[in-house]
Amino acid sequence: SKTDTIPLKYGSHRIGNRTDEMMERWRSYGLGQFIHWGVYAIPGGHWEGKSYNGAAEWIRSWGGASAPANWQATYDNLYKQFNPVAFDARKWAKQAKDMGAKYLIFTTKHHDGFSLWPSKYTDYSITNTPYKKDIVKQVVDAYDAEGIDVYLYFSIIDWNHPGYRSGVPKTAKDSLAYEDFKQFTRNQLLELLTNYPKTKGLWFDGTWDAAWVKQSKFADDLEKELRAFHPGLIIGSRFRADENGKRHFDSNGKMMGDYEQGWERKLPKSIEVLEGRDWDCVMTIPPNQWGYNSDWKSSYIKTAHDLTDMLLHAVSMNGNLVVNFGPDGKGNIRPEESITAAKLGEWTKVNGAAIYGAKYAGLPKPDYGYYTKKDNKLFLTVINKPVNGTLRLAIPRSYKQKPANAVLLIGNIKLNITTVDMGMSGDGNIYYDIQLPANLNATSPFVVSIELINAT
Ligand code: FHN
Repeated sequence: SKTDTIPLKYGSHRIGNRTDEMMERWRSYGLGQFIHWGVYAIPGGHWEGKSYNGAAEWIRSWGGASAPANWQATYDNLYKQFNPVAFDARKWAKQAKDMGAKYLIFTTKHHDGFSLWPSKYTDYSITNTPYKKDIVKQVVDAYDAEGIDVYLYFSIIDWNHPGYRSGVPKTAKDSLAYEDFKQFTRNQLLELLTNYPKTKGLWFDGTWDAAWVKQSKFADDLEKELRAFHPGLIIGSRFRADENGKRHFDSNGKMMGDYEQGWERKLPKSIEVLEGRDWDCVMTIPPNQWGYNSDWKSSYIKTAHDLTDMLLHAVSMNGNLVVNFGPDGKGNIRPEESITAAKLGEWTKVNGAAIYGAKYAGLPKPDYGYYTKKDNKLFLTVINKPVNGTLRLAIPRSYKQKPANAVLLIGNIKLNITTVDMGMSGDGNIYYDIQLPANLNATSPFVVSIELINAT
């Protein structure tokens, strides 16, 4: 149990999860989409026949012998070519809707500092590209029109701003420059919330620099200001550090922010590690590429099946899964991602009940899949179909609920349930067998919806 043994001014300001309607909505999303888009989509991980050996959105930091000559100057001028003629926010939003995404996290500005909206506070923005039009506005409006909630990704790291420092400023000149950068950051954030009032939350990134970690008071004040300015705003645990430099969790172990934002490309092994906190997981389709990389051939690409498994893993532990997309420099979603989106959409259309508003079921995980639960419905998502065609459920007696009927969501087929007589086994469980149709030829995970009634 956590007690406030260390007095803190800039630690967590709340005990437990938020209980308001907006956060309840966040909890019910199940599936989200992340989009990383910026000028890094032009090189797509490659330049002059050379490949950058890292995440494509980091390509500006390419150095050493393998980097093209004058690389950073080249990169910093790429915006003059940014003209995504194929960009159609409504097309993206429609695809996300068909996929079954309930929220979007969109990169308004990544570490390179390029702002995809016409920011008054920098020249390094969409305004000065051949494209000119406000991309953030188009995205917010299009997704909102599809009923998808929009969260704005914002990187504190800004390689373009002259006042940005990664290390703690040591000289008076550096300190002044950094103060200027802090005001710039505040201005841009207020500008985003002013311009795009439909925003549901801010998704902060690039907050690990020593210089930023020292800004506990500034960041805490700013977070309060942003929340007051935009009531209901959702901000994760990645924004600020406390006065001892502790990030995500303050010096007393309490989470700072509305949900745990540390689950990046990984999922918790058990629900216990989460200690009841809200959380989501952001996941790349390749191992670690967020922005567009034109070469996906040299790494493992997660299948829709892999992602469905992860989605159920997340929801069965009260989390959301956010799948990342990296459109190309013209504004096209790559074909591989479109295929994956379509496959996920086919799945969510039939089986969405198992993920939207569904939560941890309070039961041990079956080896062949995941349980989720909503009201009196228990959903059993089968990832690995048992070869005998029988799903055995082990329900602890203490659960006080038992299955009354079962329906296979594909085709709405009623399934037979029998109670298994275990004789004197007495291990505390009651066992039930659900018989799958003999002709079930499932090539993707399938869901059995089980109505629960009180067990006396
Ligand atoms: O450095 C970034 C990375 O490029 C990407 O944006 C991810 C998304 O969560 N965040 C940072 C790494 O944690």
